Amino acid sequence: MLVPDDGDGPFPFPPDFLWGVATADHQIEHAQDDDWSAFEQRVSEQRVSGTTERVSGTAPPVSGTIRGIGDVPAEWIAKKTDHDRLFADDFAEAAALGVRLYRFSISWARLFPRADMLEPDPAGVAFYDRLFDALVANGLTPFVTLFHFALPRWLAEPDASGRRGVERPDAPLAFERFAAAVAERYGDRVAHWCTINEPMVYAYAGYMEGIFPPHERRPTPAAIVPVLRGLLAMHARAYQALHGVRHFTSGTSGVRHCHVGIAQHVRRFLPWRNSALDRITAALIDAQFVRFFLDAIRDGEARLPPFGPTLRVEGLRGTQDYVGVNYYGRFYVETTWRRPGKFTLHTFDPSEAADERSDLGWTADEEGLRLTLARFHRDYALPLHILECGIADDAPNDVRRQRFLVRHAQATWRAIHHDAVPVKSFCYWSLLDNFEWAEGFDPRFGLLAVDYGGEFARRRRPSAEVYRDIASANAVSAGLWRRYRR
Ligand code: IFM
Repeated sequence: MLVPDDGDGPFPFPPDFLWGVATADHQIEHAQDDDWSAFEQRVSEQRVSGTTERVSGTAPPVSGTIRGIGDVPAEWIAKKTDHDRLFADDFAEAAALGVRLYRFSISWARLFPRADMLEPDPAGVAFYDRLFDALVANGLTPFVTLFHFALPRWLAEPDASGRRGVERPDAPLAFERFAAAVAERYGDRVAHWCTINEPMVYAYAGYMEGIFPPHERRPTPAAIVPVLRGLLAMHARAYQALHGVRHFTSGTSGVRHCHVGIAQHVRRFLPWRNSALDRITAALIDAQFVRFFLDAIRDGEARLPPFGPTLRVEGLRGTQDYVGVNYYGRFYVETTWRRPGKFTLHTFDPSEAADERSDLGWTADEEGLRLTLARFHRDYALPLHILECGIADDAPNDVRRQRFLVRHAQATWRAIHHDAVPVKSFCYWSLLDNFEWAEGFDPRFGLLAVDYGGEFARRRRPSAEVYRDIASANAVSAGLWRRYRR
């Protein structure tokens, strides 16, 4: 694709474009009775500290541990960022940044903490009632996710047949019940829904890499097909449930509508040294990791490449009204003829000294964002929402995040302006520092820094001001572009 010369800016966005921030329940709210809380409890009691060294950013945390968890106080594990107490302040801060969209998730375990419940738990409903009121009071439009990695504990446990979690035959029905309950309660305030956050990350991290519950290490992608089937069936049921609830009033002139999709985690997989095998393997990983779910939902069926069985799920076809993109830059794929079928993922190339790397070693790649948006527009012909895009940066000057924001916003503008991609929103991940799953509390993604040692107080990082400039002008200004362009 040609890279046009865009000039010096400014780069104005369409008037209805929405700037937002994203969070997820388990990463910021008080612990609920879910599989992650049970896992955190277990590893922190054992005082297991993930001590794996990163080798050029490639080593994942040890299976079944959380990096550094043995060193953090129990209060952090129980309260995460203490958002339960501070959400009104957090929303006021988001609004002060000029943000209008707030993507967050509703905890399934908080609303349905027991298997036998047909109606949501009143205390859970009361919590989210207050939270929705605070969103409205701050002029924030909600974008609601229903399943963001943490499962109610009862569902994570084995049923009579020994199946657990999303492989349980009752998982789709339980998810449908949850989706319907949320939509009935809040559907008059929500136009945009995300059923499942990053389903392939969930399947891969939980069932192959073994770093998320249930910490399995199945030997091949084909062995996770039942997990993928369960997730697709859950999505299809929730899609129908959300569309089935009759009182959506958002939109213009009283039109009743809602938009439902998933959030697809995207990396740009590049060959490490450009050998044919690296190239083929990178394309294969892309087909499995990036395309599989979106293709399956578009077509109602899909085959996990290269040789997986064809998966057909009833009621699945066409169950997305937009494509949700969680974009996290570039990975490199290295292979060798000596180990057929195996590959190594590198999060950065040490020979590219100028590349911007996060504290997790991930390489920023804004051009990859533009290419992703253009490609998804071609392949799925739907509106697009960037539901996550962010960088872990705890350096005091915070300058990487400032560059990151300006460059990714401008890349989004390019996709809209040059490639005619209907991108509707951009959510920065994340509004505030939070619990980064198996990586623990160290990675700091927030526009707001959280002072864990001091009552969880928030502090605006300098990049928050940059984001405010972009969001409130609905444009990347010439000044910001001059300062942060490559
Ligand atoms: O923190 C996660 C989030 O839960 C899902 N998307 C990627 C983020 C950063 O790793």
